[in-house]
Amino acid sequence: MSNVYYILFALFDLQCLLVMLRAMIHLYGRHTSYNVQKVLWLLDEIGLPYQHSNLGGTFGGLDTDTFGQLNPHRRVPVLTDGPTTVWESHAIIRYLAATYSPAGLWPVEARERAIADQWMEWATNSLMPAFGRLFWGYYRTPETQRNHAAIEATIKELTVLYRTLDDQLDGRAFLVGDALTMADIPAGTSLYRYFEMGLTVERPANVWRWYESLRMRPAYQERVMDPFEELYGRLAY
Ligand SMILES: N[C@@H](CCC(=O)N[C@@H](CS)C(=O)NCC(=O)O)C(=O)O
Repeated sequence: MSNVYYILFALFDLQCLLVMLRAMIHLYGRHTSYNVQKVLWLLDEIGLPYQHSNLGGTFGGLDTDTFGQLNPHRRVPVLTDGPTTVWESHAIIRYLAATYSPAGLWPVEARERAIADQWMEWATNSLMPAFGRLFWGYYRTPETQRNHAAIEATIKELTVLYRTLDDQLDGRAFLVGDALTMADIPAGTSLYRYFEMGLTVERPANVWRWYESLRMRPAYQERVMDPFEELYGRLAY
């Protein structure tokens, strides 16, 4: 083969490489953020290649013009996929599941997707506000500044919420059915910190069985079971 062909092939390979690099998924957000962990877990479950930049918290970087163009709210996670930019963790989860895991993590059937959606909305509107109050009020607040009455009240609130989740998991391996879907990601991510932050909390049987099954998944181990001691008693991001 003449040198001209070698050069043409090399240029073709280079072109493919550039296209792949341009199209590469990039996730921005510190691995210590619960909301970022949801996306990291999902990306690994799907098995997608991606780049990851730790931004926010002690890593900084949210105040730059470049980041402001990605997310005007200056919060993580943010995901870029070629020309597409998405912020808000659940919007990212839906985007990735629909694009890269149809009929897998994204339930294609409308009825099943509605069930997935309702548990994701519930996580946003009910579970996460209470969980966030507990994590910040107990774990992130220095011991001398804690409001114990508020912590107790929030544990009671969460006990009721996790019992509701327990009912949904009765007779089901996962929130929608027999297989992991996007619905499991938000509430499932909360379990590691909820059960491991050092508080005595109720362990509803079905939730605990679900948690143990999630703990067996390599992606959950790698991305969600991420030690978080560095956040203890630290109110600053
Ligand atoms: N509802 C948003 C919450 C985004 C958010 O508040 N992210 C936090 C981390 S969990 C953040 O960016 N904090 C600033 C920082 O980490 O410096 C989502 O689900 O993506």
